[in-house]
Amino acid sequence: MSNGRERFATKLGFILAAVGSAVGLGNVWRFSYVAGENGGAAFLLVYLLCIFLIGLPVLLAEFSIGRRGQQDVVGSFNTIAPQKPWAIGGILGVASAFIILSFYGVIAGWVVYFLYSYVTGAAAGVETGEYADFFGAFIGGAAGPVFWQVLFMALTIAIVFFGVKKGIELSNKIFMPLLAVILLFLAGYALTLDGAAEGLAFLFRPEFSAFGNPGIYAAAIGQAFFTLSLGMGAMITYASYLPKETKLPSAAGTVVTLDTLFAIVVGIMIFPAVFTFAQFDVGDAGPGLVFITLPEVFNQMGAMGTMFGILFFFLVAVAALSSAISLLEVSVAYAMRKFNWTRRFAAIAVGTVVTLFGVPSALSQGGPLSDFTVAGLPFLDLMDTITDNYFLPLGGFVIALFVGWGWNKVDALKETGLTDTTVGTVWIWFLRIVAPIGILGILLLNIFG
Ligand code: ILE
Repeated sequence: MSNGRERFATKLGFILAAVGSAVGLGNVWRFSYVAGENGGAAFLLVYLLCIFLIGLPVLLAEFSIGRRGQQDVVGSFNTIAPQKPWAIGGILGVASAFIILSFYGVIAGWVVYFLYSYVTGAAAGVETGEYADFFGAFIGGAAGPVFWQVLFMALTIAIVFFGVKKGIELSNKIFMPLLAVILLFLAGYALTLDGAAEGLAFLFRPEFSAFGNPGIYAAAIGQAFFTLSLGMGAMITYASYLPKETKLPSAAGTVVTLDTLFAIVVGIMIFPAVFTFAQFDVGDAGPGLVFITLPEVFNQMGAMGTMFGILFFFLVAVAALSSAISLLEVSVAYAMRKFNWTRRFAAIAVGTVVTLFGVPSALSQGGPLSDFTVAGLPFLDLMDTITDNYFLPLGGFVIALFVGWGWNKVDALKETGLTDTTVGTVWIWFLRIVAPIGILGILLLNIFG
């Protein structure tokens, strides 16, 4: 079936692109500090439950909606269920992708700046114990953070500009294997460090008292949505470039497995290193874990540290880029249909607007806009909280209910090739009951907790 819509050339190309979307800052920067703050192993366990009980069914639901709808995220809902309020799920998706990309580009810009600083030797020249100042001075500036954000966004726009096959698919085919190789190398090295046993125990041996803290459940589900790119329209949009033959359940399983493995291997790399070299408690590191604690670790490694710094930040930059393109594609696909724009014009126009909207975030972390806060949150944190705590779970909630109850069950199962199978029945009931109740609980916790 060809309706003139762009297509991925191969199933592998689609899977790599979806993995590219999933694997990003969420798996490295966010996963490591959120796991660190929430007790390590206890968090990991709850997170894995959220991934498989809620994330996987919702991901498969997103794939089905996109492939059936054959349109951007709003259009896909409208095609399957015309004149129904379900399209709100699509609107939430476009809004989330747009807002997240605005600050995602800022943090990715920090990563590219660190990569640059390791390449030039500037980062290696920082004295022990001074990386907090080094990082603080950079993000507290004005021109610096904006410059690196704009540079990163320009790369993102360039890839989306070239379209599904020549931009998104091709870049991910190069990026994903590269990521795997670098990550395995870094993790292998981390396992040889003195603190390896302690680091692994932190990641894999839960302290049971940690389960009593309600915060870890909200953190785990927020992380599950973020890391699988759920509720932000990205997976729906990518699946809309698939032909009818592609088997969706195996694709969803592969994406979830690879994304989860990636996060765990990142943990295997980071925690041994942190327990070997860092002089402070990993639970207190917060979002600075990757930008302050790890550079301190590289610093202790002497000459090898520079090489690790370069490899590590290159890895994170590439992972961030393959995610950012999926976020931009959501709004670009929407604008192309809605305003009848060409891809090239939409990529540049939408990309520019997202970048401009990200500037206040870039200036909010100690820079000129840090005093401008809403509910005590600087602009970047505000955007992050609105999307993570409310928009993503809400979007996931609508998607689960739509495929579980709104969309005709026979059609939904047919779309996934799961008609008359146990897996299909289990999937539908997870979408009907388990996912909505889980998500609702967390939403209420976020609102009233
Ligand atoms: N899933 C990716 C990540 O984990 C992005 C999230 C797309 C916004 O970083």
